Amino acid sequence: MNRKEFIQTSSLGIAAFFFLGSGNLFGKAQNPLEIKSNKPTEMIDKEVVIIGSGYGGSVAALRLCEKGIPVTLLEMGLNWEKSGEKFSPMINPGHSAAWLKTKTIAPFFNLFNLDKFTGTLDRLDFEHIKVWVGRGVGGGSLVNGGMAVTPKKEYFKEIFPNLDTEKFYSHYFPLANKELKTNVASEEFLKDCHFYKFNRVGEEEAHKAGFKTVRVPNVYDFNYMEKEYKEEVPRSALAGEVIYGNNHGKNSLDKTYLKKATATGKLEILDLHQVNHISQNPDKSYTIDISVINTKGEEIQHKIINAKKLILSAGTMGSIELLLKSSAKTQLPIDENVGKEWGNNGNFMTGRNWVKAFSGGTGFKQSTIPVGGIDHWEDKEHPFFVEIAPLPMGLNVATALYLMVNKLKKFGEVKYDLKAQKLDLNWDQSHTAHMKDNAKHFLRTMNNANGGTRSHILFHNGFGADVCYHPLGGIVLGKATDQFGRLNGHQNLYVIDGSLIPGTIGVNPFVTITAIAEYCMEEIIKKDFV
Ligand code: FAE
Repeated sequence: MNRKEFIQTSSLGIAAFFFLGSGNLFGKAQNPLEIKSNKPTEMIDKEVVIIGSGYGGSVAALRLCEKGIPVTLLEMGLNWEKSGEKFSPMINPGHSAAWLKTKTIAPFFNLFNLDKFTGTLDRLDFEHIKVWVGRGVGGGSLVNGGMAVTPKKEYFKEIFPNLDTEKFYSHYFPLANKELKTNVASEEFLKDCHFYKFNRVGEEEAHKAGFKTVRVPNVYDFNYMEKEYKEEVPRSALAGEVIYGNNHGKNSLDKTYLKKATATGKLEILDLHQVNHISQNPDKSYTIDISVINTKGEEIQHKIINAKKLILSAGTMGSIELLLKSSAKTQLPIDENVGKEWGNNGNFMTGRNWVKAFSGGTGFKQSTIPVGGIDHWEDKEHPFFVEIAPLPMGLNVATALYLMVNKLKKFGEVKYDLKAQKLDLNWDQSHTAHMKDNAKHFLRTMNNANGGTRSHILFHNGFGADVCYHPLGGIVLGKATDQFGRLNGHQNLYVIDGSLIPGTIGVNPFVTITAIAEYCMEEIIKKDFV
């Protein structure tokens, strides 16, 4: 049972301590007087704490819990299922549409005002790039398009030369896909369903332009979608729901890994728990400083949790920030490689106008779930992978939308600006110039073969170099950590999320993040939890 100890701070910020119960926690925290919050503080001891409930955190939670190890999972976002709140569609944004913003933050058409609420989509704005992330129990799985792509074997080998590629393709990738409930739409359904006209047009035009297309698996349940189509069940993907969350159909992590972990009875999920920083104690345990917030984002309680083992799964941006900020604020020792080898996974958004302009364009009603890709990865001059993306805004302006994934030519670097109290990202046009060349080549080839123009109405005259859905790297496996995610120089601190992948993986990344998390946790549990 947890011992609870309370500290109350006066309005002058001078700490007065009231201990309920006995314990050694006070002795462990490096400098309790640093606590700045003017809210009552609760202090708790825990064995294992995970910060963040995305792919890395969910895998870690399940694998520990099924071994009988009690886990506390801290998530700054809302537990949507428990809250009773509903997700909102793109054309009618509500509470779920943005993390504490008063206007929508989609990549385009942000015409909607919002109430400030702990919504599920967040955007981090840097000078030359905007990074979108998911918030809530389930992390990015709540807002993403569900594209479940296993990377090309050769590229995986190139990015991770020290990993056992054969074992990944025979074991960890199949395991990840099974647990994530990856499935593929039936060709018959895609041929007939008018919500997939955008994909049929995209594939036909790509073939005419000489490109190769591939069918892309997804975690959205296509059996459910077929029932949606026949109006036998409530619509979600066919009702414009995706980046602000899906009320039905999508096997997000709360329906897969986290559901299984919860069923063990060993998982405690604490939502609306925002970790401010961490510090290391002399006995090699960690003290976690937390603001418990309400749905307006206001701190309602201050908590200090002391954990024997700590797993950082706050996503690429979240985990980098926690390490760099904690290093600056509490002198947490961190490896010199933290913040290095950051990348946008080659993300580059682009689009075309006047696509089949006189024969119904790409379709008024579009499913939100992508199913097609253009595979041009092997090309020597212009290698890229393209997601044929839906534009489910209920407006047919004969527009086609594409999310390109390119190779990286150079990495970015993340630092922490202590004065401004925010991350600083070294990333500019020099990192994305070759991606723009690839986009120009792609659009020119498509338009020459099919008609159409570059989409001047989307992004910056058709080129979205600043749109990043796939931030990766910064705490790279085998560089800032050992080969299994143990942070260098620490015994009880692990990093398990997208930050382990050095900036690029060549396709949409969550299957790879899941597989790497499975691989790391297998070893960590075997060696460190005996
Ligand atoms: P992530 O899922 O981001 O989870 C991190 C969690 O930590 C979040 O729930 C945070 O709220 C939480 N957190 C962060 N900081 C703190 C803190 N200080 N205290 C407490 N909690 C914290 O991490 N990928 C694909 O493979 N296919 C797709 O179709 C796809 N579409 C996407 C569409 C959109 C709009 C977006 C934004 C992303 C998309 N992605 C897609 C990317 C994918 O969702 C992302 O790579 C993974 O979610 C990253 O997984 P992590 O475990 O690294």
